[in-house]
Amino acid sequence: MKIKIKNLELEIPILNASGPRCTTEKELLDLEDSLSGAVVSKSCTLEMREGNKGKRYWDCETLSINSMGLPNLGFEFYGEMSKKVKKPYIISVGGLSLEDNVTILNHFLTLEKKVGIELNLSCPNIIGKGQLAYDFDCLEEYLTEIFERVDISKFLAFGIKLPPYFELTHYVGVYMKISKFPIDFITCINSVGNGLVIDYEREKPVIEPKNGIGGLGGSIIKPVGLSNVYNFKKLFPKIDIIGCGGIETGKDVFEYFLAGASAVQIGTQFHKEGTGCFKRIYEEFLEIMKSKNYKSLSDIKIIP
Ligand code: RRO
Repeated sequence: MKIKIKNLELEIPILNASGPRCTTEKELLDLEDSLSGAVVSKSCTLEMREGNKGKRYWDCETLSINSMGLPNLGFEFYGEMSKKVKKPYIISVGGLSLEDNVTILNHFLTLEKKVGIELNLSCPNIIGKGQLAYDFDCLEEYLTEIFERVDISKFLAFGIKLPPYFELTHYVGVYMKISKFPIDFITCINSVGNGLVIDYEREKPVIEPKNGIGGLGGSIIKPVGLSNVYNFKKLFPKIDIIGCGGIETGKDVFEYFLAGASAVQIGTQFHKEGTGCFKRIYEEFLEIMKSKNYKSLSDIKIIP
């Protein structure tokens, strides 16, 4: 079940989401050895970061909440890993400023192995910073500078990771600001930002940073992810959409394809289950394809 996103050739359209289990060398090499279609790194910054302090991840059957605060080993490490990753490698870039992102992206252009880039415009958990992709004017200015100062066309593929939108006019707002840029893919959605989960017995939030406020994932966010994929695909029929949010089974993957995704990413379920989730979910997906007598991804027709 191959898919090509610009020059990114994925043998399997199921990838890890940037975030869980993709920060260290061991984690990235475990992904390399798994049945995921690519290795996607944790979002990286100019300097390495410890991230937010205290308990910063919690999950239950249907829901996760995190306030990791962008812990990562610094962009140079993720560039070096391109020597060891043989699969398609997508580096998530989450620099804390425009200047940082320009430096990081230009560095990744010098790597011997070509990489894909997913520019994270939607981290909800940086203390003192809002999510860039919710500020439409800023978003346009930001991308203008990036496209002027980095030769984006030289990456295997260049995509942006967006937060969820909840208002139909917001999809159009984003469209007006980003449609002029030659973006190859949009990954949606990042976690549903600024949720709060409280443990009534302990009378405390389940995570500690930011008074317990964090990004939500897990199966409860799947309808939001599906809607974002569907609405962006309608507006951007030529751009590949990578769907993310609440995928646990092959059935969920199939639903994301029906909504318009070209590939999908797994976050919370990967955190819970480890790399085995890719094989299991892919096999479940193949079973569904077989039961419907579909031979390739192009047999799946997007819902009207
Ligand atoms: O590290 C995080 O706190 C984090 C990031 Br960068 C992100 O993009 N999404 C998220 O839920 N957590």
